[in-house]
Amino acid sequence: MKALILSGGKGTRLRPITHTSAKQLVPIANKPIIFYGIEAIRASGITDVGIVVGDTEAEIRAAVGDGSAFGIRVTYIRQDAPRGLAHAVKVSQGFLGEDTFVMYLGDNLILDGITPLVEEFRRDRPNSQILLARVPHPEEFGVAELDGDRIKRLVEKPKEPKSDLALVGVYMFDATVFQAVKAIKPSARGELEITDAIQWLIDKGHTVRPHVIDGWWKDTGKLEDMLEANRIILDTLVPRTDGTIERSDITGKVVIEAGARVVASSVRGPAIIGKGAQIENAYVGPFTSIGDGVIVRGSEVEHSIILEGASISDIGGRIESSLVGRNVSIYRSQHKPRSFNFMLGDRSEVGLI
Ligand code: TTP
Repeated sequence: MKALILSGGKGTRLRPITHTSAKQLVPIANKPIIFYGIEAIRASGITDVGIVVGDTEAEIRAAVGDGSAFGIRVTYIRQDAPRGLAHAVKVSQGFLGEDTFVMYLGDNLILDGITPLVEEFRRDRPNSQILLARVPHPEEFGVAELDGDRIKRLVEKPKEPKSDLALVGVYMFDATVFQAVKAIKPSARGELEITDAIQWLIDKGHTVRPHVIDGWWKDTGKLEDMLEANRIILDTLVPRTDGTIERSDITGKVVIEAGARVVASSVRGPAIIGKGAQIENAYVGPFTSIGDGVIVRGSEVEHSIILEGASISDIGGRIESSLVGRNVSIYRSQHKPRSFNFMLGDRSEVGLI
């Protein structure tokens, strides 16, 4: 059995972060999201992994390499444009051949992993197995209508959902899916939809088995979902201090990586302070990931993800529920007249008090 990780896409909901980098590489608890997927795949015993890439190919390659660091072998598959999840399957036929495979969306996180689900699929050999989870806003997802344990219908982002069962970003298929992805036509939004391909399998009488999962799962396409994922994953960390702490209070689950310095500060976990980060006269509150080399000085940060190399100095307020990009600098300006000075990328968002 092989695996296919989808790591192309447009990432419009995460701009401006995705203007300059791949959303699958945004770190959750200081680890790129896609690494969690790779680890879940490896844990299920699969080592032959295709990664579908688009414009951010170079960056994904630099992060994942040939896969040997994870104990897998990676083949990169270029998708010329984000033409839909079913299109990603179509362009991967050469790599997948006649094998069964698990398709994993590179921005999804499943806390309990996929091992029992892959084992079930291997044992029972349906043509496809899809995972479903109950969600509060099904209109944002592909939604399944069930009739007992049979799928009646799948609809992509329905205006009036007939159930609260959303399609989780992990699917299993055998080679029959290639007939489906070739038969379907692009949807109204111009994409080859995986929901249409699965519906085709159902309509043609192939076996598509639904599996409702009850563990925690997240599609991290939006900021609030990233922050939630960060919250959940930070809570699973085992506290550890490899850096130095001077005149500071550290409470709760906190990881302080090598080379990091926490001076005259208060850190309340769950939180992670990345390698070489400097926290001085600062407060780092619960559910915060501070990236490598970040500086937080004379400032307060809580429930946020701060990417590597960013610096936050003397801002005199608390940053909350925020995602701050790589090498961003936020500081109190000494210039007169007193004014806000910005240099913000397209589609940046700033909330002032
Ligand atoms: P989505 O989050 O559905 O799409 P997107 O990445 O284009 O984001 P947005 O809706 O905010 O514009 O994609 C799910 C995953 O699949 C994600 O990791 C990107 C990947 N993907 C591809 O690899 N190829 C594609 O053609 C599409 C649509 C997505």
